[in-house]
Amino acid sequence: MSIFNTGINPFKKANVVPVFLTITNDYAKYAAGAISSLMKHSNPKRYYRVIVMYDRLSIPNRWRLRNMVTRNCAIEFHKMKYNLYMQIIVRYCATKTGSADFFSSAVYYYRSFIARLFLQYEKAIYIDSDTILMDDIGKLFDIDLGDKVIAARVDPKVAMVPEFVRYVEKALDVPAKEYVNSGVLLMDLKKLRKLHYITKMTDLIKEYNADLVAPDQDYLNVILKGQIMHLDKSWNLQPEGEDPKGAKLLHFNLSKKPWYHEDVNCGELFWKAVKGTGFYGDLMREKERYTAKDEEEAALKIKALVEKADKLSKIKKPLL
Ligand SMILES: [Mn+2]
Repeated sequence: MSIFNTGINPFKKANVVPVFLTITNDYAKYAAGAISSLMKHSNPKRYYRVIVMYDRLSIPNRWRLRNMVTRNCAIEFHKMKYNLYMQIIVRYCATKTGSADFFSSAVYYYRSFIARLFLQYEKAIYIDSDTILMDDIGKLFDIDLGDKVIAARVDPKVAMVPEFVRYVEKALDVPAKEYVNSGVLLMDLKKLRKLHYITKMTDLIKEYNADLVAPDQDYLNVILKGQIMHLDKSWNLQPEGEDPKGAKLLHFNLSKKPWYHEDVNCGELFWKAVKGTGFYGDLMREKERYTAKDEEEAALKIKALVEKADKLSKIKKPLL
């Protein structure tokens, strides 16, 4: 237990809503928006525990995140260890670093370890760092999964791009209408443990060494095909191209990030969330420094991703 862990620790763990984020040093400032908005919309009668899984996180960043603790929201830090599974993933990521690859970093796979590492919880939430809460995340936690293993929203970005639809259906053999975004997950950890999820994923990595478009998300959809409950879009509303009315959680997914651009739908809500967190100044400077060249590079990456999806969708049999 690190001295950075702080906040309440209710005796009855069953009453706590555990929410996981996975970050690197660069992502700490964006995560501050997700965490502060989560705390602001929390139910004062409930307890929450934000668990930050990281590989490298500077002391000043840990200190600033730790200082966000409130009466009913604790913060905990968990450093990822290089166990056998992690070695397989890191090695796999190292071989997949083409220009088309946003997702080549091992940090994207940390969420797959939650069930295995946190045996004290039966159910948990995972959220991306590029999210903002607009309602109590406890309400998401309370959703009954029935016999499903996880709940997630069908990925709205897939339907927008024909290449992605073809990729998902042909290369992954998952119906596009069922393919979910892994940025917001409600997980039955008991079922994931029973399934040996992480072993299944690393077995697939070892067997096929496949070059995918959105690796961690693709594995999730392939391994849990037919076992995923579809969340209402309000729990993973992606403001670029969607009406934010009624949103309970906003996800600045793939698209324009409010910390780079001025004209981002709902961007002001991000800035409101990070105000007073200790990261506000850093974020303003980051926005100031963002150039047209950075913008060009980001657009090229998206283009390469679409091209990769197109190429992979032409294969004869599924990749995995
Ligand atoms: Mn995201």
